[in-house]
Amino acid sequence: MKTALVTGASSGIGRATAVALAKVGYQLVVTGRRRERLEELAAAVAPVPVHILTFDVRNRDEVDAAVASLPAAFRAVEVLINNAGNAHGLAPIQQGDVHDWDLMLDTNVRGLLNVTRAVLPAMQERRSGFIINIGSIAGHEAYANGNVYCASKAAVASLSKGMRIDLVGLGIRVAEVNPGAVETEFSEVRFKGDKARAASVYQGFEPLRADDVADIIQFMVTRPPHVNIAEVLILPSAQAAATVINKQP
Ligand code: NDP
Ligand code: 8X3
Repeated sequence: MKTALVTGASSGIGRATAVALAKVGYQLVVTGRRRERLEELAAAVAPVPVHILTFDVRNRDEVDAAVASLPAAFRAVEVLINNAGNAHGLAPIQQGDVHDWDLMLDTNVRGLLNVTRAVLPAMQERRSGFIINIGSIAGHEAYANGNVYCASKAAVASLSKGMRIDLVGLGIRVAEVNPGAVETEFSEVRFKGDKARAASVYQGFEPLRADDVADIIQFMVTRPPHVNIAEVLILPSAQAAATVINKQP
């Protein structure tokens, strides 16, 4: 059975992707900081084998120790979904909170690098693997007050291209999936638990669901080995650009 490792599988796009990959025959390594969520996910996909790793992607030592602790049956990670990430705050650059900036850059950029670096040796050894980075429409166009989040996702876009170049000779595919507005816990985290403000982001139109993004990832992963859908932009039909959304009153 092939193994897929999904970061940020305790919520939203990561959870939906883990379920979608379990449905097409992958056993799972699921990661996040909230163990009980991951346990609930493991129960939901039973009897598919699941190994849970809890770590903070920002902490390189924790990441390395967790990946090194994988039992032999889960060590040959074939698919890596670099999904863990979030926005923190939405403010003009002159009012930005430096703690928020650190959180976003450390999670969305350094975290992705930490996990990739820990998982790559097993792929390199087998000269096979598929890495899918979850970027964002925000990585391809900046929007007002999005500054550092947009920059962190622009870094993911650049890294995805660079990784694809560096790893092509090793038989490792690299792709990037860039969603628009998906209703998950994303806005609750961005607005620091303000549920009403988070809900207002998705009012007046039908946003994507995490399952919609997971469907695309499932499709990408089930293509034959000579096919790499290298970049995908997936938007709700009501969205035309990062901040152009056809909202009905
Ligand atoms: P959620 O907030 O629902 O999920 C985020 C996931 O990331 C959680 O499972 C969380 O797990 C994990 N995570 C966050 N920080 C850390 C950390 N420091 N260490 C380990 N895990 C962490 O949001 P989404 O599902 O929407 O977000 C998933 C990805 O999709 C992110 O990269 C986001 O930027 C991207 N994205 C989201 C869009 C949207 O509109 N929702 C649009 C475009 C891209 P835990 O808290 O348990 O650690
Ligand atoms: C999340 C989508 O447009 O809120 O990456 O930045 S957006």
